[in-house]
Amino acid sequence: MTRLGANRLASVPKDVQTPGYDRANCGVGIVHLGLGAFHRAHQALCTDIAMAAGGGDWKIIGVSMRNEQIAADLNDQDGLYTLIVKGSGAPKAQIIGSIARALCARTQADKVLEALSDPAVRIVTTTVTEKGYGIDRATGGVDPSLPIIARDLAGEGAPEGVIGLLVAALAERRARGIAPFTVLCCDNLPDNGAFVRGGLIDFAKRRDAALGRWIAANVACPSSMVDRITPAQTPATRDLARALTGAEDVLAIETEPFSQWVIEDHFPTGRPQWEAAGVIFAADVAPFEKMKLRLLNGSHSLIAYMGALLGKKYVRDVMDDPKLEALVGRHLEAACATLPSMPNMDLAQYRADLIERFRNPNIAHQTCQIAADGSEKMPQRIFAPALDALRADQPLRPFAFATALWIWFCRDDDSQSCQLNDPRAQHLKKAARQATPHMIFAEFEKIAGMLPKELASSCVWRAEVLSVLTELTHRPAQQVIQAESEKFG
Ligand code: CS2
Repeated sequence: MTRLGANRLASVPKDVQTPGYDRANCGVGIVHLGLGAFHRAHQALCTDIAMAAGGGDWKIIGVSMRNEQIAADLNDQDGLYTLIVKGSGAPKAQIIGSIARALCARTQADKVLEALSDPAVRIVTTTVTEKGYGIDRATGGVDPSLPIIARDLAGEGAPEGVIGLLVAALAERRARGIAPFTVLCCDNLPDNGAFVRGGLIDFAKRRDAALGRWIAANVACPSSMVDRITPAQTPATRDLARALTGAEDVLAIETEPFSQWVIEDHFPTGRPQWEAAGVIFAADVAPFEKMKLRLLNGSHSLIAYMGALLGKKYVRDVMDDPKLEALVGRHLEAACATLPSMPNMDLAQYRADLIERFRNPNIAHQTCQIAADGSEKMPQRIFAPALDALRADQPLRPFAFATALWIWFCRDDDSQSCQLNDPRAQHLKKAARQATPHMIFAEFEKIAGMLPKELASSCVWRAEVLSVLTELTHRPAQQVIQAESEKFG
C-alpha cells in the first residue's frame, strides 16, 4: 500500500476532500509548537479551511517538542495527514494540507529558532499541555526549579523548552529589527494569553531586563478557547484511514464532528481568515473559557476518575451506565450555576450537547488519557468553580465528590486499571496513601498552589471531601459511587 504524500492527492477517492488551495503557492506564516492529535484535528484544520477560503501565506511549520518520529513521519508524508470525523453517520475522511513541514525541538532547536526568527512567521500557536510551559501558577512567572526552565535560563546551548525557545526567538527578532510574532496559546488554561505572556516576560527579565520590557510592550498574546474531543490515535484509526483513502497514513487521527474556537482578536501582524472555519472572534474570551473548562473539562475529569476507579476504559462506557451519567448531569448542573450570565449562549443546549458528545459511540476516548496530569487540571476545572459555589452558597458536593475520587485515584493502587501519570506523582501518591482521611486531606492541602486557601479552609468543603474519602476507606469505589448516585444523582 502506498504511503500518503503529495503524489497521492490526485488519486484519493472523490468523497475524500483534499486541500482546496495550491499548497505550492502558499507560504509559511505560522509556527505551531506541540504536534499532537489535537492540533491536527483543530487549528491545522481551521487554517486549511482559511487558506481555501481566502488564500494567504499561512502554512504551518509544525514543531514537536520531544517526539522526533512524529516530525519525521510528517515530513515523509509531505506534511499531509488524514483527519477522520466520526459522528452518527459513516466516518468521513479529509486530507489536511496546512502543515508545510515539521521539526523536533529536542533535536533541532537551531532549526526551530531559525523558523521562529523568520520575518514571514507572524503567529506562533501552542498546544503543549498545561504542564508544558513550566509556569508557576502561584507566581505567574516561570518555575526555575523545573530542569528545563533552569537549563534554558542558564543559556547553555540552544533552548529546548517552550518559553525558552520563544524568548530566544523574540530576542533575535528584536536584535534584527523584525516585528515580534503573536503568541496564541491553545491549551485548556484560564486566561491562557495572559498566562503565557506572564511566563515570557518573567523569563526574559531574568536574562535581560530590557528584553522583558520590549516583550511587555510589543508582544500580543490573545487568549483563546479551543474545543474538540480528539482521542489518541490507535491502530484502528490507521486501518480506517487506509480503507477510506486507499493510502497508508501513520499520522491519521479521528475526532468528533463538534469543533469550537473562540479567539480574542488581537493580531498586530495579521492572521488567517479563520472566520471561514467558524472561528468566533470575541472581545472577551473569559466567559467562553470558564464555560468550557468547568462544564466540558470539569465533567471530563469526573468521568475520568470514575472510569479509572471502576475499570471503564472509555468515556462512552462511563456514559453507558445511567447511574454514572446521572452523576455527570449533577456535576454539569452545579458547574453551570457558577458561570457568569452569557446572553448569547444557550447553556441548557450546551449541556445537553455535551452529554451527547460524551456518549458518541464511535469515539474511543480513554478515561486514562484524561485522568493524566490531574494536579495541572483540577485547579481550573474543579477547585475554581467550587470556590465560586462556596462564595455563593451553592452546592459543593459535586466538586467535593470529584476531588475525593481524584485523591483516591492518586493512591495509584495496583488494582487500578490506569496508573497515576502526573508531574507531581510522587508527592500526590504519598499524600493519598496517608493512614486516615483527615491525614490525607491535610497532606493535599499542603501541596503548594493547588487548592485556593479560602476553599481549603472552609469547614463545609472539608466536611464534604472527608465524607466521601471516609466512605472510600470503608467500601469499594464501585459501591461508594453507586451510593452517591442513588442519594444525590
Ligand atoms: C480532556 C481534554 O484530556 C483531557 O483532559 O478533558 O483534552 C478535552 O478532550 C478537550 O479539551 C476537548 O476540547
